[in-house]
Amino acid sequence: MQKRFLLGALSLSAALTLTACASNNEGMDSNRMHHEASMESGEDMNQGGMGDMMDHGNVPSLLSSEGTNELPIPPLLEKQQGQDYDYEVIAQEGITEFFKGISTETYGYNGDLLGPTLKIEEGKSVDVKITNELDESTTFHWHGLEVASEIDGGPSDEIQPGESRIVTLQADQPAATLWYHPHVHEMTAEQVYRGLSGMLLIDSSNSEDSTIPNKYGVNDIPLIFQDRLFDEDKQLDYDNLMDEDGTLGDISMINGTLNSKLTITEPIMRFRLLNGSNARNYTFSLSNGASFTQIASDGSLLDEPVEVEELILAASERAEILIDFSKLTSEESLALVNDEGVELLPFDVELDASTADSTEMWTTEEPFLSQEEKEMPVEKNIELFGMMDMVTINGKKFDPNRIDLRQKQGVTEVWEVYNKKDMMGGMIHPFHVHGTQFKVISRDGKEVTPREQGLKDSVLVNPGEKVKLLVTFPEKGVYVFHCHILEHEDGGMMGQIEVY
Ligand SMILES: [Cu+2]
Repeated sequence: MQKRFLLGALSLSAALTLTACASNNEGMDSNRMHHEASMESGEDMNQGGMGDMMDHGNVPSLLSSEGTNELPIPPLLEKQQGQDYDYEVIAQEGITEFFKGISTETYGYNGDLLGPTLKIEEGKSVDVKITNELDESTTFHWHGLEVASEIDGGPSDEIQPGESRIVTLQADQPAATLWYHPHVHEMTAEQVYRGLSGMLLIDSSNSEDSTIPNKYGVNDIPLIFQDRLFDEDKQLDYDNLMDEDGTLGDISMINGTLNSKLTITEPIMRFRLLNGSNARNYTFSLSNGASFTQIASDGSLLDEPVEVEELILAASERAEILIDFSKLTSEESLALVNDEGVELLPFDVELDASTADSTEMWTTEEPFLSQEEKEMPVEKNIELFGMMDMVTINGKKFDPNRIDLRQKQGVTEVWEVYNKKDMMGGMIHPFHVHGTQFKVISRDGKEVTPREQGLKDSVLVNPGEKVKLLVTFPEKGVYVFHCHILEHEDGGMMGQIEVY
């Protein structure tokens, strides 16, 4: 792990400029516009625009939040007393009232929809009893956690209805925002769509992580973004609603709730954003065009906090950000919006006039990548290709009896992931590898910007783009790698690597 240095207690308000940014404020009402806006800044080009995605069918616009429901915070999973395990997670059926007076059948962990947040202290291990109370088999995948393949919860790890297991989750990796969800072969998309997802946080009391806001649910807020399409009866009837290229809906759901708003009572807020959608890409910004601070990627804090005006997350990616609310005037409204200006999460700012706060900023001594790492030759080529049910990796569909790649435990290799365009132009594929947190070296030969200089387990790959990754597996075993558009994953856009 790289050494980090605290820069001292910088007031965030000094680091943030809450001035409106013209290019971000208006005219961002289409993906095409977004693409052009991105071209103006070199930094954004590395993250790519989403214009190309439009070539593959229409992406329905999300509806703005009406702000009628206070955002619920998933409860922290409570430790078991007097048991031979620490925590219990049960996959079960439930009923959720998304629409007044209407019962929608859903799935959840320990409840009707989504799951509680599981927090593990960095360096510690916990025993978790996992139980399947559904009528179909499922798996419990700990997305981003570098665990042994036997407990990774991949497609070969099914728990049958009525069965339980105890797994030991060891958190030998930096503080991060991870998540858990099912990964059962050809059923992942449906089970996630119906509601199976939860946050998994690695917490640290002895790093910079402890100096930034960390009061869970108070100034440290998990945000699980998902889009949904309901049928006429307001049910999540996946068989009828599904789209092989990724099921998209016009309803924005955050932490399982429609039309949410969040009341802000602390000046500096930390948000942990998870794109838990089956397929939708999100571009987040603030409605007044102000910048905010990205502090973490999927699997660690960034080498240094970086000020951004927008943030793109493909399905399964996470980021942590800080927003300073202290400079807002009481009349000014603020919301988290997407690139179409749709209000995803309006904020109701109720700050005490006397409240002031600051947070520690840090920088890292060593560069994100050493010269040696930058010059390492490519060892593995991964080609993502196709759409609908014709998706492949290196020309093949998933076969649980085939090993596609091999890599030695603890040895670092460079993977080059190429998103080959098709006749329609291609689409974004988010590429995810189990059992590892990797570094992104470059995009089309250009070194990544500071906002990607943190550990990752999922990476957005634009059509035609080649992304180089630095990959090390700490454990032996067989792991899957795949596109995280869940319908592509179920459609066979997945391979297996044996770590020996
Ligand atoms: Cu894909």
